Amino acid sequence: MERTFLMIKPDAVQRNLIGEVVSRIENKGLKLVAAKLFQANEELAKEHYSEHVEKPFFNGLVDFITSGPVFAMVVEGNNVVEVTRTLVGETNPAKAAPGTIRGDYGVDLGRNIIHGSDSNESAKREIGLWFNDAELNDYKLNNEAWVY
Ligand code: 3AN
Repeated sequence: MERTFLMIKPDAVQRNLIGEVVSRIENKGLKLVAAKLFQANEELAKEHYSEHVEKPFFNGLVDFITSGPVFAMVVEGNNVVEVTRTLVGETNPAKAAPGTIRGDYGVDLGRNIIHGSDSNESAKREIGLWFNDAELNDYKLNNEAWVY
């Protein structure tokens, strides 16, 4: 089982979409290991998006992510990075397929509803940034044998 980091962004929190998005993750058969509504500071946002530091949209992205609380999650499942990237959809919501989270709820590239780690390596890094070990719940879901 792998783990990934997902973050419902401030736009989706303000639009009351937390429940809709979490439902899709649960309905898919994935397991929530950690979750919190959390106001990120500038330092954390910059560290999270450090790979984009040279990009023209970097400052706007940091401002946006720190503009209100996000709903941060750790999610577990087989091949979970690929599974959740498919659920999330393309970066630009205008191009994301209907049926994906971004395709169904977003319109604007800068307001794209949710972040999901793009590899196991970035998942590890991002989980470590946003959560401490005590916040990660090790437990069994009774329906797991019916998902895999
Ligand atoms: P993804 O989140 O799909 O992995 P990345 O890692 O390329 O996409 O971009 C990180 C975030 O930066 C995106 N989620 C999006 O909010 C923002 N972003 C990417 N490209 C642009 C852009 N051209 N203009 C504004 N924001 C952007």
